[in-house]
Amino acid sequence: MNLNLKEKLTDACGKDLILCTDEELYTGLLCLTQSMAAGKESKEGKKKLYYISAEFLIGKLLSNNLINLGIYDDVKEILDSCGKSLSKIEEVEPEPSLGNGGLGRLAACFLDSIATLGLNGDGIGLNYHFGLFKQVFKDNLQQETPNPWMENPSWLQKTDVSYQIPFNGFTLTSRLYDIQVTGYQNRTNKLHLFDVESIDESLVGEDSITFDKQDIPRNLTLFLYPDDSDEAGRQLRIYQQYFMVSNAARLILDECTAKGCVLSDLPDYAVIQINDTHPTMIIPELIRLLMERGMDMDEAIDVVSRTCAYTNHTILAEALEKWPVSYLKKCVPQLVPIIEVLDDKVRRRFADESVAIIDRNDTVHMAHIDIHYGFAVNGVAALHTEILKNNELHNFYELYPEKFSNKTNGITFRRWLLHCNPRLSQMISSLIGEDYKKDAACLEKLWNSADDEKVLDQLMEIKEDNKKILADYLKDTQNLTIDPASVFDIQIKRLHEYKRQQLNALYLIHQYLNIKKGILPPAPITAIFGAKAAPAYVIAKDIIHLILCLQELTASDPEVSPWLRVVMVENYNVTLAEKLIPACDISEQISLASKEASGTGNMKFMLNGAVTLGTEDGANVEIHQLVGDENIYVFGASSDTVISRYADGSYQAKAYYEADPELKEAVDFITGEEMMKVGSKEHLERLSNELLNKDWFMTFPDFKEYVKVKNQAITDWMDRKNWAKKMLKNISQAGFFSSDRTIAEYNRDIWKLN
Ligand code: 26V
Repeated sequence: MNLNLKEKLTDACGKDLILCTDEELYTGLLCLTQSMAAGKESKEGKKKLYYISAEFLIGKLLSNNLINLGIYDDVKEILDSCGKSLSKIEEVEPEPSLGNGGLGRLAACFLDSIATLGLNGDGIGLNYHFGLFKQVFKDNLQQETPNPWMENPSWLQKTDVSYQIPFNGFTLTSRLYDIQVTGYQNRTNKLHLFDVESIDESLVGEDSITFDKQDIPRNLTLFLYPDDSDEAGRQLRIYQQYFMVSNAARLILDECTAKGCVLSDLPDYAVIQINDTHPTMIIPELIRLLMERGMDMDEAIDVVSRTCAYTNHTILAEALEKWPVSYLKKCVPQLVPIIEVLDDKVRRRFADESVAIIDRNDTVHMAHIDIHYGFAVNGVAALHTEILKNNELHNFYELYPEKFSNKTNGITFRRWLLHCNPRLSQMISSLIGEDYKKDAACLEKLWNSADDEKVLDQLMEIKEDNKKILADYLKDTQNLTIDPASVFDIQIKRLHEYKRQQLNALYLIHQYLNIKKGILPPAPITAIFGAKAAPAYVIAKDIIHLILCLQELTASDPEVSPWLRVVMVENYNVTLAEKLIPACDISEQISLASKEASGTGNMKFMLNGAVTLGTEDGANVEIHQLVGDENIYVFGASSDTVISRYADGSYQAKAYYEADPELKEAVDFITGEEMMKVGSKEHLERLSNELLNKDWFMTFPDFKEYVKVKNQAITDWMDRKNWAKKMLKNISQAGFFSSDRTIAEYNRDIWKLN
């Protein structure tokens, strides 16, 4: 045992470990970790990356930090010897919910890889006191409550950095808090989270996420993306974004000048990665601050354009940010003349109206600012980047082909393998050694064991154990009953129509009806969902209602429940993902082709030995190429077909409904007698009408093939040895999706840090 470490931990806890509660041990470990991480802060190089993002979905930090500092096993042994359990101590830590989903989680994986690769780079964002809402289910409906996550002590460290941020008619004082980001066996970087000194948590009640949206000084950092269904909510988003980027710009200029940078040399000292358009206002704000410091405008524009790079994370029109000039004039008038000049310069160079910054309706297209006034634009998976170049951003690609590149997303293997699936990672280590933890491509060596029965057996055993652990956990924490002997089919991601949880639900209704007719599935099925819907997204909430009603129906029907269980976990978050993913057999990645920019859950599942059931969308395309036809289940219309269906407006949901009796039966069930017994007429009818009259994300055309391919996957799962081989193939090919690879590519092509 590491006695030195035990002594340090005892010191940090202030008493004998045996006498400590789990809360005291958590606090002691937090303090110990922080002091060890501080020792790894490296001297800064000349050029530094600033990764600016409105979201960093970091998840719990304790175990991850212990792993990255290389003391996880020692700490576990010390605690075991005192009769304490590290996993119980983990439960004490609250999970910060500083992100919506993929975009925020990607930012967190990137911070881990930046530190692990020893790169000089920090994250900058906002410190939302209540994060995203906490989801609770009542009467088969989602309700939203606040998620207070900041405690004392916490991972946040107060700094003495503070700025005066000007708005229209008032000024806010900011305060910077830092979270240390420890790389795996490497340096410590920082996540800088800005807060407003005048914040007032008492604006928020205990059970509701409503608050006074007008009171900016007291509300600015209460929530992540407050409801943008009304004008006040949308303007609060502008205040948040400006507050974030103005602080970021000041910090960057201060750090660079402290290193001796002359402002005209800024691009030699700083590179700013703009994570989607939420931080786009940093471009006009930096120009403004450089001018305040005496630079002329043309030079300021040139300097900023050589410093900023932009990542696009979606092609969904409704998600591409556009702000009315009138809102900007009201909230941040100082930026308006600068944005007007930026627009004017574009208009002088290009006649094409579609690339203008301010359109004819006086609306500012944020992505257009990034593309004209940044030096790099990237998509997040091969297919996504091609769609950007050929369709969504085609006119920009014609102007600046050299700016565009692809950077396929990745995930950190430290959290998504070593931490969440310790038995699998031990098995891998025993087969191929430890190198894969830092050099993920090594995983390919696993395939040498493809015909080793013992290895395949062990792989299946680990999966079975993980399924049992999940079943126990869901029973204890959410009172959900699932059978570990059934096939676990999992769809966990934000609730959005384009991700098509409703298609999965239609399949489950079809299965339910078959079981009632005596036609049984190839194996008992447990369908697991996890998803939050945006509070104002009506149809998404109706889909959650549908799934929760199916949960009630399948659980309460003794004819059905031995064969089919539908469950939706409450308050899906990073912590739950870490438990669900290692237990998954079939990974549902069924977005409408062309709509999911990349997906990163798909990569996490693959790495943990689940087999993908998916459309040719986002990074699924690359997964398919890597594992081959035998080791993935692909279905559905291609992105080309989808894009042309949208272009010619030819899609008619009703025609598919009339032509396919099985589909018709499943859709009719939504508003049928059984559902009305457990659900609400209003929600179910609205959803059914939406599908029949619109089905904007084209679930009906893909239904038949989805049913067929999914049944095939479940049948194949019964053939255990063959399935284990598919699992092994997936794991052995997952190395490409390490975020270490992604970050190395960003650095090679965009950041060029020394
Ligand atoms: C935002 C919004 C906001 C308004 C309502 C509809 C809507 C729909 C989608 C979005 C997504 C915003 C950007 C985003 O989160 N993109 C995700 O980024 C991940 C990391 O690159 C990627 O894996 C996901 O495919 C992509 O959806």
